[in-house]
Amino acid sequence: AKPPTLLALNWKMNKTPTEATAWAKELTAQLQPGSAQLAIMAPAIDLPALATSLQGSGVAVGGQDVSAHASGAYTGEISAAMLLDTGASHVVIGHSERREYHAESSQLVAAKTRAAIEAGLIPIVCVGEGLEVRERGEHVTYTLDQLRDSLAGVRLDRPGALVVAYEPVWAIGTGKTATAADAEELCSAIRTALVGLYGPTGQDVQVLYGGSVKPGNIREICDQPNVNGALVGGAALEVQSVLDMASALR
Ligand code: G2H
Repeated sequence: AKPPTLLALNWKMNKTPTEATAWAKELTAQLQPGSAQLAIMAPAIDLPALATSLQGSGVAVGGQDVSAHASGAYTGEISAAMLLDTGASHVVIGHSERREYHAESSQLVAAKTRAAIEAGLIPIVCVGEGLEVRERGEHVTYTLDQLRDSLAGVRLDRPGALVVAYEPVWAIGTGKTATAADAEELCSAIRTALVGLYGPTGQDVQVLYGGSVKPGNIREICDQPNVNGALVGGAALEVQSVLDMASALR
């Protein structure tokens, strides 16, 4: 059986706690029960208020980054235990914007992923190639190498403890969406690699696609056999667009 579909909303650096609370109220007032799990990946400072306003709604919350360290002298960092304590269940790790603007290496991504799993947070580990790699036709090898490096030393005892998101960098915020076939090609290759790393446990890990997903294309993408949901940025900011995506998945 296919793992459950996850609609993960990556707000990036948008919405104050006050705005997030109002947004959550507006969403839960209109959200119909559906087949997709919903999770809001919000700025860390929004999480306490967001988790409180979403209590009982079934909508999960998560962070967008986490420290590789458990505690100590790491000024400005937020630990996995701190995120968990706000009510967060998930955390995005290694998004291409962090890899690019904060020079995060796959080695650091792996350390953060280990810290998240040890604390009981579910990491959404992001991988994906840039335009030049795609044009050279090396996107599969590149992405799988990045995946293995980003999961170095990561142990997995159940499929639900990890989520992987394939996000081709050339499709992020550009309006250029990979075709459903492009998404399936990589999500399928990622699943095979996960089985190579984790045996049968790897088979049921949720593998998401991200990059310019919107109400008009989410259904076709998530209908692919190896795509278990989407990580959505731009189209995740308006309540109506999220309602439309949720109902497209129903
Ligand atoms: C990729 C995605 C969300 P967008 O960054 O992670 O953003 O949907 O705006 O391309």
